[in-house]
Amino acid sequence: MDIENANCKAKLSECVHNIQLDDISIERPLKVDVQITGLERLLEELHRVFSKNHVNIQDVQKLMLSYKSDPKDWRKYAKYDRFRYTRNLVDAGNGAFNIMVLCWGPGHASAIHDHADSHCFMKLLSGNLDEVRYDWPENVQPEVVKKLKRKPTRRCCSESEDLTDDMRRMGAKCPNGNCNSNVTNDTDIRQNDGGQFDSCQNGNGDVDGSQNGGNIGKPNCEYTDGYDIESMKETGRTRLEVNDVCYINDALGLHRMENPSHVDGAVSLHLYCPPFDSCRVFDARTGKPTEVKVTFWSMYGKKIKRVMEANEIADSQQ
Ligand code: CSS
Ligand code: FE2
Repeated sequence: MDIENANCKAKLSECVHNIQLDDISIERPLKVDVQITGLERLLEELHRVFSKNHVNIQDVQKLMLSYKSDPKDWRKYAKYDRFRYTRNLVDAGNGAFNIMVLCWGPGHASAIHDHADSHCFMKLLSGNLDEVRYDWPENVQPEVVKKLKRKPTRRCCSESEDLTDDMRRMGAKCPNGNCNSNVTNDTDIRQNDGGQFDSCQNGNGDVDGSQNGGNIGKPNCEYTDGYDIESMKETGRTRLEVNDVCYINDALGLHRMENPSHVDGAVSLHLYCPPFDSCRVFDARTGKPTEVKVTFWSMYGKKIKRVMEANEIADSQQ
């Protein structure tokens, strides 16, 4: 496992020329020897790390582990909605990444979703959350897999680190001379690229901040073309405790988050790199994907004014 070379500064599919699909995962237990006092300090450290060209996934995880959750640090961002989980922007990270606090009321859950070719780091600040992982449906592929199928990977360079990306761009050759050997393991890659799912533009104005907590809940943008019905395969389930940190990207699969408590809320801190404003959610029964917008319930501690849609006004007047 060679996670050290995975650069989480870029979109996942843009960094895979350095690594193989199997490398984009975190399995080792992480040791943390420093403590970061306060969320402000953690944000400063994250800015420092993301100001570099190459961002190591484990370093980000370690930083997030080094901070011990203290409600007084994040209370001002923790704004709940009665019906759905909310997304509350904490830091826009100079555009390279963003950080938000998500608030999950009792029983609240996300839909099964991807991460729009970004890296997703998540730390639990309060309560519990269950992370349920799924395989991608047979006929939908993430960008990173499409890219790996298109282009030979250059394993030798990732291992030696003799060449930087800039040097490669300038035409430098791998000293091992076998940069173009295709080491992509096709057995790990799903074959049929449906390719038909990127076009739903969510014209119904549905799953965005105007009608919910800005979260990724139930889609309502229907595809009219035929779809092979096959249920989503659950591949794992993890209960997150306060201060746990987890990481996911599209190469690792899909997931949904759920607050298992019917009494207590849960609060989580998320870092996305690069930031994204839409992603795909998947119908748990059929695997059918839908592109949805994701927006914020509050920004920098201030609730966002939302414009009521005509149907909401009608509902409120009944
Ligand atoms: N990706 C979800 C939360 S679970 S990681 C979101 O940003 O709404
Ligand atoms: Fe997620």
